[in-house]
Amino acid sequence: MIHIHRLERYWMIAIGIVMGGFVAALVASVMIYGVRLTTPVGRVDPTHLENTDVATPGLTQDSAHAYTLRVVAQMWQFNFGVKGQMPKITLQRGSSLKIVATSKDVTHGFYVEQHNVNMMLVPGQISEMDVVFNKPGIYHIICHEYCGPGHQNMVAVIEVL
Ligand SMILES: [Cu+2]
Repeated sequence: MIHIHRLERYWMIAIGIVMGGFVAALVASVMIYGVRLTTPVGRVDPTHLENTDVATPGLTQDSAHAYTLRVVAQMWQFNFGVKGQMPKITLQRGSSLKIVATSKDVTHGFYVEQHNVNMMLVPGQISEMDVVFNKPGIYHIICHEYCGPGHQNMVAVIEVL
């Protein structure tokens, strides 16, 4: 029988509790809060986006309350297929939105405030994520991967009525 000092035993128990807490938090985030990693759903040649599905960014309506938003991120804007300094789309409350996005040049980020959308937009990779907007409000989208001197200009808005 190995002798374990009393204090060492306490530390082992404490570490076990902390590790158990981490595992419980991980399981809860997946099972209860629905946290998912973004999965790349396809690959494209970022220098020839014109030949692909993401070539025409914009919002399309798939059914009564379901939309798809195709986004091309580039230095230093999100292209939603709408003109203007700050791209904006408007949805009705309860709408579900499938976001299909890629980058044309460098790695960008795509973060929707107050929602579980946090994607990295890597050139050559198509990222996809579904989100439901249940609360009316103005939700900003920001690039959260530093992408160059105009990085802070990469903002867009989703308005939920
Ligand atoms: Cu950026």
